[in-house]
Amino acid sequence: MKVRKITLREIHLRLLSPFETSFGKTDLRRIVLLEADVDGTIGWGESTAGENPYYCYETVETAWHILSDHAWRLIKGREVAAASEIWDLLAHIRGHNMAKAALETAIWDAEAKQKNMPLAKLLGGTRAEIPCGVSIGIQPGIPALIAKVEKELAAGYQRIKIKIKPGVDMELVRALRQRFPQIRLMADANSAYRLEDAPLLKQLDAFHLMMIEQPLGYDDIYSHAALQRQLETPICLDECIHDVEHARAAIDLGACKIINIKLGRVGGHAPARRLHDLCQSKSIPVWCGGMLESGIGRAHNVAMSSLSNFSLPGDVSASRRYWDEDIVDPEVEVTAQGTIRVPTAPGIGYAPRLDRIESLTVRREVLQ
Ligand code: OSB
Ligand code: MG
Repeated sequence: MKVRKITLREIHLRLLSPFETSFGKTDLRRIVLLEADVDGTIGWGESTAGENPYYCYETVETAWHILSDHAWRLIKGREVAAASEIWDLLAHIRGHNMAKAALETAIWDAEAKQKNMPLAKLLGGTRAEIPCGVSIGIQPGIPALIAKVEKELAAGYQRIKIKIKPGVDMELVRALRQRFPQIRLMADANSAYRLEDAPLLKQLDAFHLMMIEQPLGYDDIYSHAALQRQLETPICLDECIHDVEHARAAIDLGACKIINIKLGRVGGHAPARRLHDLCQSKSIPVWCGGMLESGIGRAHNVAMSSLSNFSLPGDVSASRRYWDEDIVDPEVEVTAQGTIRVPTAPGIGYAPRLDRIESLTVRREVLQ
């Protein structure tokens, strides 16, 4: 197969409510979508690069630049046997995994459509339904947080993740545990603490969290190992893990007991699957993280989550939690049991709504 043409689009989508983490607040998402024409079959991908370089160094602008000025010429005119070969063609570009993932995942969608099979099946997924959790941003106060949690539990979600940061941490966890003694609860710090905060983080052990996600530096695996030795609560790494080698180092050092996999952070389906397989071989469970994706990125997350070692509920939840109207048909929906049924239609299994995408587009570039 050969990629004949790609179309980049930037769309603007307003979140139903602002999402706040320890690194900032988002209300308008700027999303780069990528449409790949593979021998006449169209596949879709999404870059999860953010508006600002706060979660990682990539942004909407760097993703556009890398795709337009560098990635396309590595793919253009190249004959490949399968989408699984794309990652290696892009290896010459260091980093910029969110840009690479937009392109790589679009080609996987196209290959699955060419083969008339669901992407989940092409990836080797075995789950018919995936377990779902929610990630709740920092709220104006504890009553507002409790109300949000009640609403998500009533919708069926299987685990609750809250965002914490220094000064807005223990009292949230304590209040939620008091109100909901039994739920599966976790906290994500997005790198807001230092190793010197270990005594404070140690207090979390009393609340039996499923895990604490990325408490320390975004590139500091070593300090997480020192922290994990002091905590009962399992550490889950997000920001630190960009490839199999990082995961191997983190696991062998004892820096984490769980890993969150994000397609954008690791560069697409092929590298995500390798990371998944490594974790499985070392008995480290994984779950699928979220980056406030539109329906296209969300659909890719659903397909990836069908792999067998995605055994913990992820941050993949219903479209209606984010958007007034999503850009795919049907929208991503969650069952009353807090699961998403993996689609059985070819490719990502959710159809991009071209008219809506067109009306949301603020820039476009065709490369061929
Ligand atoms: O750390 O998991 C994170 C959103 C943006 C950047 C980083 C993270 C998040 C989330 C939101 O937690 C997950 C989602 O609902 O998409
Ligand atoms: Mg995280």
